[in-house]
Amino acid sequence: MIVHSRSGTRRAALLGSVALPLLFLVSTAYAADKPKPHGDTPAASYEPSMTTLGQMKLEIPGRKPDDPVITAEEFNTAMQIYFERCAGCHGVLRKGATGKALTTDITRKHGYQYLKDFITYGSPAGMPNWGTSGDLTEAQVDLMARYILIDPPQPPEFGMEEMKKTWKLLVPVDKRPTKPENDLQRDNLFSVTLRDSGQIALIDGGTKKIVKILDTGYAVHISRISASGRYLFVIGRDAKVNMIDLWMKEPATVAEIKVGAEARSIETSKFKGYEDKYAIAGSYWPPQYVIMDGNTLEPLKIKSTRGMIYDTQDFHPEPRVASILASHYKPEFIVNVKETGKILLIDYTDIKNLKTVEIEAERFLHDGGFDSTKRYFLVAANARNKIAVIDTKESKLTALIESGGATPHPGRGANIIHPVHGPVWVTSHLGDEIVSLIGTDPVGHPDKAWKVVQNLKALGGGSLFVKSHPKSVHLYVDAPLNPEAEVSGSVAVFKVGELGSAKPKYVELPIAQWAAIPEGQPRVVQGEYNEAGDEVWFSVWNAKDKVSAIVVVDDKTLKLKTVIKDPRLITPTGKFNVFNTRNDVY
Ligand code: DHE
Repeated sequence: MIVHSRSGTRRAALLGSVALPLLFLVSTAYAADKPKPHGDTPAASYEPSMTTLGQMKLEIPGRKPDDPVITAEEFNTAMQIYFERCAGCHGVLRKGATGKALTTDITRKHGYQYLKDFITYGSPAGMPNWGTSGDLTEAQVDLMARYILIDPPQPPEFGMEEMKKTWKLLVPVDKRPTKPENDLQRDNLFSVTLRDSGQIALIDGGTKKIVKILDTGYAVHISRISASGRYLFVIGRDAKVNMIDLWMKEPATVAEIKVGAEARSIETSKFKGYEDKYAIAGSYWPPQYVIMDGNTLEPLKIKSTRGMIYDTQDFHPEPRVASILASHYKPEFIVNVKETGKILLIDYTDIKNLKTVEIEAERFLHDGGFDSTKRYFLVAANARNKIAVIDTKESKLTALIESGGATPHPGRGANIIHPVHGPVWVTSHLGDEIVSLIGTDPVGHPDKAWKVVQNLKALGGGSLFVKSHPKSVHLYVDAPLNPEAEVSGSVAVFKVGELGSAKPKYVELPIAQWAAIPEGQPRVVQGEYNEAGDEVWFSVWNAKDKVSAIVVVDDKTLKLKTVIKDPRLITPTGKFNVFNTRNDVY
C-alpha cells in the first residue's frame, strides 16, 4: 500500500504522449498543433462504439451522378467501420454530435483528397489520426474518404411492431413462484457484467461463489433491480433486455425483448405504490425510450427523443438516451437525452396521457446519480465539463456547475459527509486526475450547496467511477482508462475524515497486483459495496482470452479479503449489488 499526495509524473504521461511527427500538413485549419493518436487520451478512447449497428447490412442510398465508385461490399465494410469508430462523435446520420457534421453538402465541398488527409493525420481539435496511428490501413482510409462522400444510410426504425416481434414471455406471471424458492441472501447478490461473453454472473456476496451464469445481450452493459428486489433487469449494447426472476429455485430469465439496435440504459419504477410496475429502457438507436410492463416486459409506450437542442433550438435527428433513474420523490423516470441536453421527468401514473417535464440542462448528458437524500439528481454533461443538478421534488433545474476537471464521469457518483463542507457528492474525471466534491445540503450548508467545494487529486486521468457508502469512512477512485498499467491497475482511497487538510493524501491499493494475474494489462474498474457496507468489490478487467478476477477489499482495514477467480469470469466490468442498486446507496 502506497501513500501519495498526488502523482505529477502520471499526469505528465497522460497529457504528453504525442502522435507520429507530421511530415506534411494538409490544412492550415489544423496545422497549428500536433494531433494525438486515438486512444492516447482516455476520453478519446471512451467514445461510444455502435458495434451492433455496424453488423447490419444496408443498401447504398440513392446514388448521385458524381458519387465516388464504391461496391456494395465496400459500402458495408465502410459502414461497419463508421458505426464502430466514427458514429460515437459524428452521429449515426452524420449530422454531428461531439464531432463535426459529415453530411455530403460539407464533405463534397472539401473533396476526396482533403478528407483522406484529414482521416490520415487527424486534427488538434480532437479528430484522431486514424492513418498515421495505424488504426486504419491506407486502403481503409481511402475507403472511408469515399464513403463519407456518399449520403449516409439510415438504419431501420424500431417501433411497436418490431419490438413485439422480439418480445418473449418465457415464464408467464401465473407460472412463477408465489414466494422465494431458494435460500439465497438475495439482497447481497451481485450481478456482474461479463462484457465480452454477453452474460452476467450472479455472485453470492457472502460465500463469494458464482450462483449462476446467465446469457444476456451482446456486450452487456448494466443491471438494475426492481424496487422489491425480486427482478433483475439487464441490458446489452444490442438493446436486448433480460428480466431475471431471483425468486426461482434457480434464477432464470422470465422475459426478454429487444428495444432497438443500440442501447445503454434500463431502470424500473420505484415510487411507493408503483414498485415493480414498470420498466423503462432507453436507446442510442433509434433515439427513443420505451416504457414496459414491469412483470412481463410487454412494451407499452414508445417515445422518440428526436427534437430541438435545448439552447440553439435546432432540430437534432438522433439524440441518444443516456442514463435513466427512477425518482424516489415522485412516480417519475428521469431520462437524460444526450445531444439535445434535456432531462425529461416522465410521469408514469398515466402512460396513456403521458405528462413530461422537459428541463433545459446542457448538451452531452451522460451518467449521474442522487445525493444522499435522494431528492437531488446530479448528472454529468461530460463533453461540456459540467454537472447539472435537478430537484426531483420541485421538478426543476437547481444548478449547472463547472465540474472543475476535464470530462466528468461520476457513474452514479458517491456521497460522503465532508468534515468541513458537510454532505457532498463526488465525481472523478476521464481527462485528468481531478476529483470534484460538490456541496449538496442547501439547508444545513447553504453557502456550500451546488458549488465545487474542493478538488482532490487522485491517481491520474482515465477515471470512470468513484464509490463510498453511508457506513464507510473511505472514498475510492479508480482510473481504468489511464494508459499506465500501474495506474489502471490500482485505486486511490481517501480517508473522508482527513479531507479537511490542505493537501489530502490518498492510499493506493494495487488491486491488479493482488489479483496475481500473469498476463495482459488488467484494468481495475468500478468499486461496489456489499449490502453491509463493509466490503468493496473491484473488477480486474482483462482481455477476453486472458484471466480476469474480482478483488474484494476489507473496507475497514483496506486489506485484501478475497480474490474471486473462475474461468467463467470473462471480462467482468460493472457490478450491481441488489440492495445498494435498488435503494440507490452510493
Ligand atoms: Fe458505460 C453506465 C454509456 C463504455 C461500464 N454507460 C453507463 C451509462 C451510460 C453509459 C449512458 C448510464 C446508464 C444508466 O445509469 O442508466 N458506456 C456508455 C457509452 O456510451 C460508452 C462510453 C461507450 C460504448 O460504446 O458503450 C460506455 N461503460 C463503457 C465501458 O467501456 C465500461 C467501462 C465497461 C463495459 O462494461 O462496457 C462501461 N457503464 C459502465 C458501468 C456503468 C455504466 C459499470 C454503471 C455504473 C454505475 O455504477 O451505475
